[in-house]
Amino acid sequence: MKKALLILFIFLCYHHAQAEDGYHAWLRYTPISQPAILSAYRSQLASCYVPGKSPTDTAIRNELKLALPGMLQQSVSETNSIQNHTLVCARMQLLPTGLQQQLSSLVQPLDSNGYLLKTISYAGKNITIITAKSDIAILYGTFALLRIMQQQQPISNLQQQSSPTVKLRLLNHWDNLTRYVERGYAGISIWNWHTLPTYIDPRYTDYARLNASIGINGTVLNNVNASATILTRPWLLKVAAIANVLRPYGIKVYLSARFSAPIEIGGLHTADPLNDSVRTWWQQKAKEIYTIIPDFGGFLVKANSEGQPGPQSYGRTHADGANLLADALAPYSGIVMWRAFVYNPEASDRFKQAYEEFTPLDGKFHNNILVQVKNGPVDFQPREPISPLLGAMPKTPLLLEYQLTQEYLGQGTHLVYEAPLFKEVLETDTYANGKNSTVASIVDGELYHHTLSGITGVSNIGNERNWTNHPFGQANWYALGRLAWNPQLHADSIATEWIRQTFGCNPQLVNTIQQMMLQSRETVVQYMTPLGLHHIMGNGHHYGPAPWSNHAPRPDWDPVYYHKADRYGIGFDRTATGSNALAQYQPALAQHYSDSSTCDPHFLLWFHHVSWQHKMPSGKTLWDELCYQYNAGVKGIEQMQQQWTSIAGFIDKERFHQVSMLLDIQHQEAIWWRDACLAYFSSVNKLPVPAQYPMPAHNLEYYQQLKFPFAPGN
Ligand code: GCW
Repeated sequence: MKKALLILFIFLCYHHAQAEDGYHAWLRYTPISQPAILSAYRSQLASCYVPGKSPTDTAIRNELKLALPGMLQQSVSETNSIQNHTLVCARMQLLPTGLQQQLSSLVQPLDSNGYLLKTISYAGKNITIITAKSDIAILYGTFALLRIMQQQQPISNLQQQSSPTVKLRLLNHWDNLTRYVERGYAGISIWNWHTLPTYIDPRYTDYARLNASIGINGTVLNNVNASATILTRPWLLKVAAIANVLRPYGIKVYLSARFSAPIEIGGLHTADPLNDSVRTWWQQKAKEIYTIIPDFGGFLVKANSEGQPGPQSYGRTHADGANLLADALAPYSGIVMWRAFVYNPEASDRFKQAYEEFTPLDGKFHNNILVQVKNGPVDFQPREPISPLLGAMPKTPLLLEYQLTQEYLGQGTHLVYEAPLFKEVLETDTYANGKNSTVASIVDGELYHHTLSGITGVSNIGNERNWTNHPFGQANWYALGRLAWNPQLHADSIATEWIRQTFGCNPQLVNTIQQMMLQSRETVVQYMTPLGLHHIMGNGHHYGPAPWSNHAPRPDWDPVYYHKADRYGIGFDRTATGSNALAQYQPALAQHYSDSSTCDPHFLLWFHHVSWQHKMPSGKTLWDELCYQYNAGVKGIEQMQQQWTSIAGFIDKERFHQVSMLLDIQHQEAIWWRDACLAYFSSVNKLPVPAQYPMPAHNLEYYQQLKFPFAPGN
């Protein structure tokens, strides 16, 4: 009997140690496996001293209590003074004067969110210190130390100073009040509105921890296609309950505001931004919000876009609308993030419309407003050139919007690491103010000396146990935070640190997964939209290929609008002979794209309508190159499958199996994309798929009749 119990106990422990459901994401705090590192950590971090008394200090203590015993497999005592081998986490003011003097030149240059990590000897004691000017910054420093330790790197000689480059590091949830998540592929919303404000899901705290660990300091809780109900008192109380959980972690809540709320919940007959009762209504609403949530961040607004109400309905401009809300929030230091994602089918090339509507308003926005711009001119495609607005509004702080949720990147089932996409955008030189006017220098506020700056990601989080459904979706959330903290970080090093924390530190495992991640974005471009194709997915749900689609309610939702393929050629002419969208870029940038014979092939069909026989830099004709790219994309996934299989021995069974199955779906869908697109384009140009490639598995009609009435996120 005893023996049986013992076996059961061992089994349970073993099972517990092995079970990996992904819930802890990159904060797993598993035992340090390298003996030398473990013993060094154990002796260096014999105790902790966290003298602060704020809720954030409590969060720091809680995190250390969770992390250190997990990694060191021994308890770490809390002390109330600095001893030999203590980890000290304290604001400068709480340190002994002597220590303050020793550190002041290092701490002085830090921003209020910046931290110093340092090993130092003080009064004959060797200590590890995390210090800063604020408790939130200490929390960031604590997570930075834990990040190093989870990667099993030495901490015996630390000196790291780090301040965030970008002020607002945000997530945008597209979560409806019904908990349905627009473009969400990871379950329903984590915000359980029905049980709030009384029931506080422990998950809210874990959400806060994960975000704080990567420097995220704000979150917009509800969808930009907003319901005005969120601004009513009962809902504001629910929002306040979430804000209370997030506050100690340095995360402010923001809400998407529906422009017509004064009508819908205020009983007014108009939402005209120049109407006095409308102004008063918003002022009172702001006052009410700040009484309930004293540190409320502000509003995000989608106006006059895709059917949303806005100032233009009253003959007013986006600036009039934004200023109305900004003035109401200003007394409380709130901000407005006004989205530039606007387009309408009656106007010009969709590519050009945000620029056309917004550049005339530069300088007209009040100073607590940022204009929020998607990274590309159309809509989060696998590859887009940068939005021409980036660099075209010097007087307005621009907040860069990325999409973490993979609406156009294989949705919930494709492994696509987005950091290379984020970096491609950040590193693009706009030439807006001479050379080196990169997108990074615009969105971090440096180029035009703006105090407000921001980067946001449309969240890929839902109530799936592992938050993002695809285990690798977590990497995109992670990378967004890390790059918003420091846009100069590299996609490969971010991948490495994420892998080590998420999967472990075995070098073969780390290298293999890193290769998979780094190639994944290019691979998805190849099997979905190579050579600058864009917006050729299924209508509405945006799932799968539908380049033939030409019956959408608006022409600018139709793939044929974007690829313009016919018997002779393919691509959207955006040069001077076409829509001339290229003229919206600075000449030095436009020049990269303006000549079809020198245009970077990645962007060719974004800017040129070329013949199927067009000679590509590879020497192939455009048609041959297109066939090559689609096939290379499928091969890329096959390679990822092999790479994943090669590391089976290093990964827990749960996640290994989960990712294997997802890669199978991705492989099937890559083939589907390739075959459907090539079947369609070859029906248009009457050219055969070259013999060295497989023929599409089915005829075109087969792909055209596929229906997905319940595709998620729509
Ligand atoms: O990408 C498109 C999506 C819409 C979304 C819109 C936007 C929230 O298909 O679902 O609406 O963009 O960004 O406003």
